[in-house]
Amino acid sequence: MENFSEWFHDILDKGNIIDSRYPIKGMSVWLPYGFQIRRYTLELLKELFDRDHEEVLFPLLVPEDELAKEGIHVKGFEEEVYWVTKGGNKELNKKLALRPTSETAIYPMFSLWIRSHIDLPLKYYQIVNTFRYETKHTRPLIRVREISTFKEAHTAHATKEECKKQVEKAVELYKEFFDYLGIPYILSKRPEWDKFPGADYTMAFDTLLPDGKTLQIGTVHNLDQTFAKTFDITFENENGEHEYIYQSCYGLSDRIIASIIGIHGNEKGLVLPPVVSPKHVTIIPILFKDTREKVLERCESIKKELESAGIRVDIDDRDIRPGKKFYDWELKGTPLRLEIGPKDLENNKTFITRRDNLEKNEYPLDDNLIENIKEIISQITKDMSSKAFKDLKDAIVYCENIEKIPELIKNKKIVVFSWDGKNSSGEAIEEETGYDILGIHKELDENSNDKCIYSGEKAKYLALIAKTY
Ligand code: A5A
Ligand code: MG
Repeated sequence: MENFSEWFHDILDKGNIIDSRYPIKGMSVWLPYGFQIRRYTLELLKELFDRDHEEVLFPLLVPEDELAKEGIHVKGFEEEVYWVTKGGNKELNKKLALRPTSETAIYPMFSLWIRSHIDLPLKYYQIVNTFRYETKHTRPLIRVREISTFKEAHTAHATKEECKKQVEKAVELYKEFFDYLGIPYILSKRPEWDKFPGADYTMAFDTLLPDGKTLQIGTVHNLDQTFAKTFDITFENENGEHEYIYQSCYGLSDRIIASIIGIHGNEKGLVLPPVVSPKHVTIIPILFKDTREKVLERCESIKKELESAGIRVDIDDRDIRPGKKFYDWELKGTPLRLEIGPKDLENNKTFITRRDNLEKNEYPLDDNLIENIKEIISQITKDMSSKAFKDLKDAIVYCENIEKIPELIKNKKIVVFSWDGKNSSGEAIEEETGYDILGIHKELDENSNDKCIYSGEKAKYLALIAKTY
């Protein structure tokens, strides 16, 4: 892929994913095919969340005084907030913010709801749109001003330990989600200067797009008691004493779809992970005048059979050449293509082509077809994931010399380096290299002899630096 950005915009259009010509910068329209991918992605995520979270829905508008309550938080977001100031022609007494995220909408209600230790833990999530007046260059799905698919979870706990555990559980939950999608990630603890405004610490997932830039695809924040103190969220413990709760929150955005498209796609178009592909199988009937009805009938019966096993199937019976159909479904990224013509019916066979590697093999049209297809689908999921993870792993390199970092990053690498953990060194490293520290990847052993790449003093961490979106 020569020019990723061009390819990406092109595929959003040709793939019927979104139309970014909507006349507000940073806001786009979901088109039917993109909307279906979005829908299956959400279904997958909900399935994971619904195991031990409950879904809720809060209003879009946040009153100014609530938004302003948490000082650090509001400072982090104030330049990005859209305001509603009028109702019709009347100035509102109190300005209303379009939520940039929902802490300040949700936590005043937590303060009303949470009374006793039996109300805890509480784990809510919502899937909503949020608005951020981003000043960096906007890009469809990647940096938008209306995040149209914001998935945010907010949890409340009685103890600090339990809250910390929840952060770990959320990290595991996101890993599972990314694994289903074959999206490779690298996890790090964001540096102090890049953590979520108001958080004690932030764990972040980054992936790597084909242009060599990393994309933050999800974050899990430990809020500790900061918001509980601001919004006066307390509970009565078992001894009848009042204590502040501990909180975590975590979020994902439209960047998930951007990653699915950007990481797996190729020159021929989309390559969709089966779990979110609108169809798993496209049947292409090879049609001739005399045998047309017979072939279509058989295609229908195969479709029904596969559908009864939960496989999503489409028959492309358009009156165009099969070659054109192959081209279209490759563009759309459907995992499998079945060709069925009169000869195949005679021989009871079909050619199955995998979209991910374009391998084509003959299979019998018999009772094993469902099992065979299921197996190929699960193999595709595995292969897509291992290919993507390999690409990411290959891009990660260790470097001991700060002067070599820019060259490595220009060659699409993510660089691991030893760091003393001091803010001053970290900021100097960013300054000197011109790139962003993603965060702490690993803590070094007490006995390690590693020296900080900047200060030359004993290093505490292995950290990551890269070109970021
Ligand atoms: N309430 C917490 C969870 C929160 O808002 N965290 S966050 O600010 O880090 O956002 C969650 C995720 O949304 C980020 O990790 C990032 O992947 C994504 N995101 C943030 N701003 C975005 C934007 N303008 N466009 C697309 N995705 C964005
Ligand atoms: Mg920075």
